[in-house]
Amino acid sequence: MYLSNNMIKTFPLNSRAKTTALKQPKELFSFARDIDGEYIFDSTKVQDENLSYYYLPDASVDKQIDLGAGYSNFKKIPEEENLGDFPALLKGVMNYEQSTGTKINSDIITFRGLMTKILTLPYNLKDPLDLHVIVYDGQLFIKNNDEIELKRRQQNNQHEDPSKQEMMKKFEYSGYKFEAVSTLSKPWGDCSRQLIEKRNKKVVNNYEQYISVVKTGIGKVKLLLAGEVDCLWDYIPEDGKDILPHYVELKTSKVIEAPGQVVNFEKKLFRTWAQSFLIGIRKIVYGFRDDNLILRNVEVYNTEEIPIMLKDTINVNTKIVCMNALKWYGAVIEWINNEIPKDADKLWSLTYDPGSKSFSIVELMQDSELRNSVITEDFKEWRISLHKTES
Ligand code: 0WD
Ligand code: CA
Repeated sequence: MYLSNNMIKTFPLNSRAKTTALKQPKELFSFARDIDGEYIFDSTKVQDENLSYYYLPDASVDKQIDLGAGYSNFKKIPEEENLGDFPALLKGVMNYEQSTGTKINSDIITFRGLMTKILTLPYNLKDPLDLHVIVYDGQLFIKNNDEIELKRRQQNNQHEDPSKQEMMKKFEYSGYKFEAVSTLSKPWGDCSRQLIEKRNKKVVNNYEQYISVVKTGIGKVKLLLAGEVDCLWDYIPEDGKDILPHYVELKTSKVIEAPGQVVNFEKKLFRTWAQSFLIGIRKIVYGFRDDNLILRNVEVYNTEEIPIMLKDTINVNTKIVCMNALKWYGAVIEWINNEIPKDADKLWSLTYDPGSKSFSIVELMQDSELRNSVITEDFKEWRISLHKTES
C-alpha cells in the first residue's frame, strides 16, 4: 500500500543522460552457495573451491552432447528459495567492511539481475518491473517485489499445453547442463582424464552458485552489485590481482537456421551484453542447441565487441543499440538516486507498468517484516557499532 498523501513521481522513458561516465567495475569480494544451499564467505576459499573452469574443446562439441541427458535427476532449487538472498549478500558486505574497518560507500546496493532489467528496459517495454527500495543508513537497498516476482514466474511456467510446459522446463535444464559439461571444478591440469570424461554424467543442480560482488558506477552514482558468475576463462590471477577479466558468462540458445531467428538471437545477445557489462565480465560463451537439445556448436564473444556487432547487423525495426540503453540507464539511476531521500529510513516502490508505459517511484507504508527480511539484525548491529567508533 502506498501512502495516500504521497505523490507518485514518474520518469519519462525518453530520458537520456548526455554523457555516460562509467566507472570500471572492481570486485570487492565473492561468496558462494553450495549444494546444500549453505553460503560460504571466504573469498579465497570460494575462488579455489566454488569457481569452475571453462573447458570445452572442439572435439567434445563434435560428439553431439545431449543437453537433455539426466533431466529427470535435476536437483532444482525451489523458486521461492531463489529470489536474491539479501541476508547472505549483507553478511558478505559486513565481513568485507569488518576486514577494512570502513563502510562501503555505495549509494545503491542490489543484485545485478535487477539492474539488467533497468538497463534493457527501453527495448523490453512489455516487461513489467516491480521493485522495493529500502532506505537504510544512507543507502538504497533495491530488491524484487518477491510476491509479484513469484507469481510471475509461476505464470510463465504454466502453459496450457502440458507438453509445451515440459519442453520449457527441458530448455531451462539444458542451460544448466551446458554449464556442467563445459566446465571443470579444478584447472584442466589438475583433472584426471576420467574426471573430465565423467562430467557428462554429473547430476545437474542450480543450488551451487558463485557470486561476485563488485563496486561500479555510472555518472555520480556509486553502485554495489552482486551477480552470479559461471566460470573462469583461464586461471585465478596471483595475489589479489583483478579477477574480473578472467570471468565468463555461459549461455545457451537455439541454433540459428532461418533469417527470422537472427533478430531474436540479437535481442538475447543484447540482454547478455547488458548483464555482463554491468559487472565487468569480458567474455561470453554461447552453446547453440537444436530442438532435440543436442549441442551443435559453440561461439565465444568478447563483451566489448557486442555493441559494434549489433550495430552492424541489427534489423532497423528493433534498433537495439547498447549506447542508447546506457544513456537511459545513466539518467534513470541518477534520477532514482536523487529522488529518494537517503536520510530517512523509508520504503519505496519502483515500478514500470507496460500498460501505461510509466516508470515511477512512490513511497510506501513502512513494512517491518519486509525491512527485517533485508536489513538483518547482524547487519544493523554492525553498522551501528561502526558509526559509534567513527564518532
Ligand atoms: O528475481 C530474480 N531473478 C533474482 C534472483 C533477483 C536477484 C537475485 N536472484 C538470485 C538468483 O539465485 C541469482 O542466480 O541471486 C542470484 C544472483 O543474481 P543475479 O546474478 O543478479 O541474477 P541474474 O543476472 O538475473 O541471473 C544470473 C543467473 C542466471 O543465469 P542466466 O545465464 O540464465 O542469466 O542466475 C540464475 C541463472 O542461472 N537465475 C535463475 N535461476 C532460476 N530461476 C533465476 C530464476 N528466476 N534468476 C537468475
Ligand atoms: Ca549463465
